[in-house]
Amino acid sequence: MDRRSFIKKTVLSSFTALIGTEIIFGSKIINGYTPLAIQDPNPFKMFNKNKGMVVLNDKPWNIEAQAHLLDDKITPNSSMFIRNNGRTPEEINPKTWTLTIDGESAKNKKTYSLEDLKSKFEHHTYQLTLECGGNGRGEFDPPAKGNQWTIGAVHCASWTGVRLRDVLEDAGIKSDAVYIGYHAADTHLSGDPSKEPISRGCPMPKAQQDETLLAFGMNGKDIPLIHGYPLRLVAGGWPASVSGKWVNRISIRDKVHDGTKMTGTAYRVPCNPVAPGEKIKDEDMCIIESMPVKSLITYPKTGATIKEGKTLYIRGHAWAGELEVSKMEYSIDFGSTWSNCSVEKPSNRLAWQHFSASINFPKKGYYEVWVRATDTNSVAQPMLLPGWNPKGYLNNACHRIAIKVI
Ligand SMILES: Nc1nc2c(c(=O)[nH]1)N[C@H]1C(S)=C(S)[C@@H](COP(=O)(O)O)O[C@H]1N2
Ligand SMILES: [Mo]
Repeated sequence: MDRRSFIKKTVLSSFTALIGTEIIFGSKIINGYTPLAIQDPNPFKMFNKNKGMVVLNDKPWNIEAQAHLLDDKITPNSSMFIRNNGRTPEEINPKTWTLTIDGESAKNKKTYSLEDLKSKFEHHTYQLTLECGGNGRGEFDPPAKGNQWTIGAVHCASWTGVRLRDVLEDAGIKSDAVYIGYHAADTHLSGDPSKEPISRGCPMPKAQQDETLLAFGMNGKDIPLIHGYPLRLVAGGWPASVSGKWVNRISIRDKVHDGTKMTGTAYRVPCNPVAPGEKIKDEDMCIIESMPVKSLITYPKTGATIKEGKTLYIRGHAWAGELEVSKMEYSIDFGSTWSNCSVEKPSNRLAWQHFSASINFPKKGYYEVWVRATDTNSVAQPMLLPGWNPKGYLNNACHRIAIKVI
């Protein structure tokens, strides 16, 4: 052997995951060398994203979609927003990856390999809507700090995995269990290994729902690295921060999980409405659970033109956290009057629903098409902003597009 040391297997396998195909002669790569394909700082290439996506931050990566990019019924990777709180883990080896179930309320501490999870438990596939709690933050006034998401921090992909419930039950759940908390392999931006970028969770009833998965597949393939490869918790209908990427440990807790971004004001809103800008005590902030009713026009793109006398066909998706969307309406007169859209049933619970409508305009000129979803509790989206909150969460205002009739 000469002085050169060759690349570690774990590094090579993470390169392979990033590039998305086998690196022939990969074993010849010298330690410390980064293949050109991933030296490219172009995030669209690096993550296989549509060039129309918008980068809000690169340290950590936060990239959002645009409404028209979310037109597919099942969101492809190319249009899925990215929300990282820390650094993507670099050395992932699916062969040695493990998931540990522990915590005060676990009967046994148990560790599973990916192969154990895949072979011991039944597989399930669900389309699940994941929306960042901060989606729409950019519109709040006074403004809230954080990524200024517009409308693009939502996706509904098809996830395949095992039920979290089945795995928790296999380890044994004590009767005093109230919450689960996840731990993951991403690292803190400071580089401090004792700090976790994020470690959130949910109450036991949500953890034990049929649709709450420990997923290893997305849209029929391995999960892309940036979205949580090789194992991700997916809890549809709740703030997407509950859906831990790169999970390697889940703790069954006898109290509300107190990991990073569970406490203080993170992912919490005032328990009771407050005036914009008002100061709120930590104890008056409540953890966000089910996301509110919301919808998005994904076709046509805002700014479209149509010839006078022609009918405009619109379509999009609507979702309502744990609930279903029961009514979908549109308005072309700034919310004065509303007409019904047709809306499909979800393909499974917690999947977004598809709506469409055919619209006629009275004469030439500028219009806006607004859409409004109503959930099964008869709660509708607010036309403009919902209640202000200090961190800018839960903006479910009606989506609107501009249309010119020419
Ligand atoms: N381990 C880990 N899981 C995580 C995050 C993270 O930074 N690290 N971000 C959370 C947040 S805030 C959101 S909105 C979603 C984003 O999922 P996506 O990047 O796959 O769209 O992942 C959640 N899970
Ligand atoms: Mo988020």
